Amino acid sequence: MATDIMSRLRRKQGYNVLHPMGWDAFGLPAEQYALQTGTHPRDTTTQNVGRFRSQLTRLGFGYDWGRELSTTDEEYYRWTQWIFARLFERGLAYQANVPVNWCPALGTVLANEEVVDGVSERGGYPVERRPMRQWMLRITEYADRLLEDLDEVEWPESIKEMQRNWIGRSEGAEVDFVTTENERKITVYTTRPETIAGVSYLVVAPEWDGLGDIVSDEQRQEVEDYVDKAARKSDRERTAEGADEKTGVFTGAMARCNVTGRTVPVWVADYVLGGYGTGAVMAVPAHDARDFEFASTYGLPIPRVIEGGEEGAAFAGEGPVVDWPSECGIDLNGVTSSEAKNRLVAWLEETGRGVKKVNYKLRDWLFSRQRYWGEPFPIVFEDGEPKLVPDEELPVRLPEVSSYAPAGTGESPLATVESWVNTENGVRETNTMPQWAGSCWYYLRFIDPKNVGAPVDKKLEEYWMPVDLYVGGVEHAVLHLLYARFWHKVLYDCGVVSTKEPFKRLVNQGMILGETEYSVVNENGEVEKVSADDVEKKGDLVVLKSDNNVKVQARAHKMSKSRGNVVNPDTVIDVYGADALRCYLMFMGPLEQVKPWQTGGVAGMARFLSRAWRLLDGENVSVEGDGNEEQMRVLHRTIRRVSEETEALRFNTAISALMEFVNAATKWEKRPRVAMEAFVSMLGVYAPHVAEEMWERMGRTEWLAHVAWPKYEEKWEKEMDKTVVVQVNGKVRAKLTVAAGEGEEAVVRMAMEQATVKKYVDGMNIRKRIFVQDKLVNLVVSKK
Ligand code: ANZ
Repeated sequence: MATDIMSRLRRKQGYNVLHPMGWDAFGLPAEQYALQTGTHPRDTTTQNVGRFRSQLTRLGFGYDWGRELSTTDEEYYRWTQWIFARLFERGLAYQANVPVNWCPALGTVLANEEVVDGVSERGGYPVERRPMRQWMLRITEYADRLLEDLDEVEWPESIKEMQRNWIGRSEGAEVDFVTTENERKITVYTTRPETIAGVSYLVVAPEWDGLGDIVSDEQRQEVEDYVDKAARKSDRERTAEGADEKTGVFTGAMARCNVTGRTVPVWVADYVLGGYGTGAVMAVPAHDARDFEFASTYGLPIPRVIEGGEEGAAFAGEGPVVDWPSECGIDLNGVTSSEAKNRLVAWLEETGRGVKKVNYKLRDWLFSRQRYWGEPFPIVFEDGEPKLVPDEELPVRLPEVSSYAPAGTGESPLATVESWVNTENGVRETNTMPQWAGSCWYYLRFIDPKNVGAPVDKKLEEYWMPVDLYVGGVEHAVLHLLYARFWHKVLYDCGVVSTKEPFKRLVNQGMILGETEYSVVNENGEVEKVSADDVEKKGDLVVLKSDNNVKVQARAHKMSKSRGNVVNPDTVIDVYGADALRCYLMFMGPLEQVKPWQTGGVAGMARFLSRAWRLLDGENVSVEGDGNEEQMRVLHRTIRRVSEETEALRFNTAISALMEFVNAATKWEKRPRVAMEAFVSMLGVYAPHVAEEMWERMGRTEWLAHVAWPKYEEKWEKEMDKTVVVQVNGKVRAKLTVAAGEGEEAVVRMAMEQATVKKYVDGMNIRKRIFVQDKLVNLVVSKK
């Protein structure tokens, strides 16, 4: 909806607009649905696409259907495979045996994001870790560029921050410790090397490679039991600060620090993760919250080495280094921590006692799935070596299969289609790409959807890219956007695209929730539903109309079939019309906000549109000639506000301005053509069906959608606006710009809304007011 309004506005402003629609239809949901209903995913996908398309058409969305595409079209995924081939050639796609989230019930590997608290996001089935051969994409190679180029885009700061956190770049050092018993090296990664004098123990992750070598005989059994238990926890459970108590076991080993020369015990604990840094940590309980918790639990020493903070808690802030060991070859006493870190890291490098190190939270992208309904890889194994299928032979088509259920062995159902698997040159890769693949580049294909020689023509790409406005849900804040940015940068390096970033401006649309549900707790302590008609708002509270003392719980939920609160647009359109629905959705509140649906609101919007329609009724609608000054002032104020608000995507306030125009124009005796045409033209981006009809009623024959956006003339507002001085007890507190001839009541009301005026009149008695039209208001107040 937002993009429809914007593209209608831009076209009327003379821009060449590309407003496409397509379907991202590979993936687990489509396949699961097909499995449940026993139909081929291609058939159910086609059916669903048909329904969506007809709904969108009924809503009057001005899409260029000539560019429609589906990521499941062979001619589309041919180029998805082509892009994979470029990734492969550049060494950005590789195979690895990695522990993956294996879901036995779904018979597939899931991405970390598809696993929530140890079960699959879809279906809620248990998920376990298991090593398997997988395709990986080296997104980590692009980590720095993915970070830096965020500065180039106009995105909400919150989304940029989520991407930064996901990439999770940190700067620190690796330092070695050596066990005293058998001289095994334990390398730790630390972002706070300057706290090294405060190390009271080391911790290695349960998965840490050398654990078996350092553990003492007495501690072996206890350590093994602990490692077994840890394997059953998710990373999130393990690292949450303060969640469960930190647990761990002493390994029996002691290790010496090669910077301070001091010896500390080595523990194994699952708050340290095997897959991050070196999997081993130097614990500084005085300056790290998790170490503090752990040391407190196990009675380990907590020496402070940075000054600041309070006793009884870890101090993670900046401060001067204290108690730096004098025997060390560098003296950092009194140096501020950040400066101490720089000097120490330089010294570590110089003396070979440690190395500077940058780490990322970002991991390479697990890029294969053991599913049927996805893009096949353009890969054939010749003697076990993966070889690209030549570009001219693409696409590698998905074969027709009798069963598209997972093979259950961990292999994709494609593995059972022997005639497809075996080729002259070798055997095909039977994994398929994950559902994110197709959506990584569709914005490019929309530019040139029929091109048979390239994913997109260079000239066209240069003309259209980057995408000026991308409106999407906040659920895509990290993954989809990160993956698409990654592919885009690879294509940039291949010379396929000319911009570093794909999406210049990004806006997150808030979800529409189901209608608010009301409930009360009855005498028996049971929750009872009540109807919206029986409740009213009292200040911040919702109460029963029949008894204002009874508090009502008001809650809106996500729309879902199981709750039965799904609103079907078709039904709403049948009753109120598409324009009422469009305007209502845009009028509900700011675009980014999550809002509950209210059928009553659509009815209100239908009434507004009827009032607009009636502006053309009756004989006083000569709809000819110019307006008088007052009418021109109202018109141009409306043009200014609707233009500004629409461009800023504040559609709700733009619609308010249109409503105010209708209120004013309803009172006019004659409705001048200039004003009515301009109004209808603006209404057209929000309510295109009604507006096109009104346009025709005014005798115009061309499409309103193609008529230029009305021009704002400042002079009408300028000449007519007056500056009114607001005084409280004779002192100037504010200045207001008001329409010439504005009445006393309206001006006083506006004056009282000014914060600088409010301050002096709130809680006071207004004893007198002096009003000079177009010039002055003076409020005389005294204490109550
Ligand atoms: C000593 C220290 C002292 C640390 C201090 C912090 C504060 P980033 O990269 O910002 O997330 N760490 C290192 N590897 C880890 C692992 N595999 N699992 C859990 N924690 C790990 O944070 C890096 C810091 O997290 C490192 O710096 C290390 O603790 C810990 F006052 O070393 B620090």
